[in-house]
Amino acid sequence: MDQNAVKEAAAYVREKLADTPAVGLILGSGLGVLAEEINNPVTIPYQDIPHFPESTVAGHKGQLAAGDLKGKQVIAMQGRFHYYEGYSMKQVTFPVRVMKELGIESIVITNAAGGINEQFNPGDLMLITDHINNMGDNPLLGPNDEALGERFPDMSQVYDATYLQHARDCATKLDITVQEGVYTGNTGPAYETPAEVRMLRTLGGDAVGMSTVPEVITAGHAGMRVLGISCIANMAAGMLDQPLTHTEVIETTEKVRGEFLRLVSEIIRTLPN
Ligand code: CYT
Repeated sequence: MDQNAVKEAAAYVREKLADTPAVGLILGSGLGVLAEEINNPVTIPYQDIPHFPESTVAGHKGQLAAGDLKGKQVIAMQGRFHYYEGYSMKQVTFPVRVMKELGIESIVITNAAGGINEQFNPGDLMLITDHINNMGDNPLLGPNDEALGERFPDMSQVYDATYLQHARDCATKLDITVQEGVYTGNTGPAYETPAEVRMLRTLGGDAVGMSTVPEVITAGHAGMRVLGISCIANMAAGMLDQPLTHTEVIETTEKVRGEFLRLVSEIIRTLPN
């Protein structure tokens, strides 16, 4: 990965910002509304940022929004880059490197996912306790830049235990029920088959989606603290007697976005050091 490109992108972004951001947010399909809670945000379209890829999928805005969110300086990605769009893993995770270069040490990564766990329901929020990389690729492949992180980074605590407990406490305080589980990252863009969903359940997955894993691996490599939250937008293929549609995914995320907003806002407002 070209660290000069990261530095140039970060320099461009830093120039636009009034304050130094402390927390990075990656907002998944239908969840970009959280960025609308930022007071007087500075917005930066991806296409204006040097070396940034451009996002293409419906429901994704394609801009950074930075500013004060509940008393914390945040920088949010409204829309992310997906591997299925044809970007390389390095491109998909480029914004995480830029966030790190901006000095961000904490990142909240969200997504819309299919529920695999039979106890889940569409509209549930799931704290990600761990993941399975089923994407057949890894953003850290290739030469390692020791300045960015280790060659063989530990992933056993990539989902920060303190942040997880903090998220549980916030959910309890707000009387929001949250599920917890393992996120399995698939490439997409085809939704999984029913047989694949059974396989993923057997392997220990609770939810399945097409993002998050590359960004989390990169953030972990960079030594950032990660909180991951999935919105269970639909039950995965074969679990209900109905086909999957992206429309359903967007509709469900719209239904739970009030709850999602309340939870993530409170998590950020009171995020421990
Ligand atoms: N749902 C989703 N699989 C699903 O079933 N949002 C991503 C992947």
